[in-house]
Amino acid sequence: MLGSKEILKIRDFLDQSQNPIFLFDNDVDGLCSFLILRRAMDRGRGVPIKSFPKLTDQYVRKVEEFGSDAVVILDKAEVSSEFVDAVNEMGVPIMWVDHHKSESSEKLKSKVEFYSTYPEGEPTTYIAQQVFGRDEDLWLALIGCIGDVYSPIFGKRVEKEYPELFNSEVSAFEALHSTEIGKFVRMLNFGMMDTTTNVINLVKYMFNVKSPYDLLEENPRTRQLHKRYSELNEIYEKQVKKALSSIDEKEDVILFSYSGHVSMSSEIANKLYYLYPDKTIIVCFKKPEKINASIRGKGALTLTQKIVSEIEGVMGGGHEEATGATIPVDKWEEFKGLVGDKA
Ligand SMILES: [Mn+2]
Repeated sequence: MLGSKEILKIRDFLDQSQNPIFLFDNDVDGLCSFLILRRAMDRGRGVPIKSFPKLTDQYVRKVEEFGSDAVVILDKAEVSSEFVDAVNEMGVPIMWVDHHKSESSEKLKSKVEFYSTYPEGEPTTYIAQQVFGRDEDLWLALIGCIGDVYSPIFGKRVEKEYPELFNSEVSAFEALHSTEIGKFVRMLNFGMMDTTTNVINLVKYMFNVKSPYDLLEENPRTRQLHKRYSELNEIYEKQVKKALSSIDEKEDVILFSYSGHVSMSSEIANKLYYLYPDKTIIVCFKKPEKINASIRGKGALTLTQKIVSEIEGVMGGGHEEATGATIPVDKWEEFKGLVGDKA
C-alpha cells in the first residue's frame, strides 16, 4: 500500500495540472481509476491504452492534440522509452501509477514520477480512491478492485449501502462471479469493447453517474451500454459453455481457443478458473495475425515468463495468478507443446 506521503505527492501532481491527459489500461481497473480521479478533479481527458504490453509512442500525438500540461499513466506495467522521451522533450511532466511487476528500467522510471504498490499490488483503482477519498465514489472503486480480483477494506461500507449488490464475506474472485458488483465489472468491460465513439460516450456518462443503479436504468444514455453488454454477454456465455463441454477432467491444463470478432479471453478465463481453481487455464483468441492468450492458475506468471523466454516473438506479463500474452500465429504449435496440451 502506498504511504500517505506518496498519496499526497500524487495529489500534488494532479492539483498542479490544468489540463491533464490520463492514459489508462483498457480494462475496468484502468477505467475506474481514471473515473475516480476525473470525477474528483472535474478536468482532464481520458484515453484507454490499446497497445500491449507497452504504452507506445503512438500516444504522444494525443498529448499534442489535447495540449495536455501533464500526463498520468494508470494501470500499465510497461511504458516505452520513446514515449517518455518524446513527452519529456515537450516539457510535459509524467506521473505513472501502477501495481504490476514492471520490467521497465530504473533509468526510465527516474524520468517520471513513478508510484507502484507492487509487490503487495493493491489495484490502481484502490490508489486512486485513496487520493481524494470521496465516499460517493466508493462503489465505483469497489467495481475497479473486484475487476482486478482484489477485495478492498471499504467493501464492507459499500455493502452497507448496497447490501443487495455485494457480499464482503466472500473472496474477490467469488464476488466477481456471484455478485451484482461482479456483473458491473463485465458490463463495463464489455462496454469498453465497442467503437471509439461509444466508448467516449460511456466514459463521459460515467463522469456523473451517482449510483450503481443509474447504470442499470434503461434510458437513452445507457441504451448502448446495455445493448453491448447483452450482445457480448451472449457470446461470453456461449464460449464458456463450449469450453466446459470440451474439458478433460483428468488434465491439469485447460486450453481453449476460439475466434470471432471480439476478444474476451480474460472474462472467459476468469470464469473457467473460478469453476476449476486447481487447474491452469489458458484461453486463446485467434486472430489472423496473432493469438491473444489469457492465462490463469497458481503458476500463471511463472508459466508466462517461461513462454516469453522460450518462444520467439511472444510478449506478455501480469500478476501471479492472472496474465496475458500475445503469440505469433506461426508459433502456435510450439506454444501448445510448451504449455503441455495433449490435444
Ligand atoms: Mn490493474
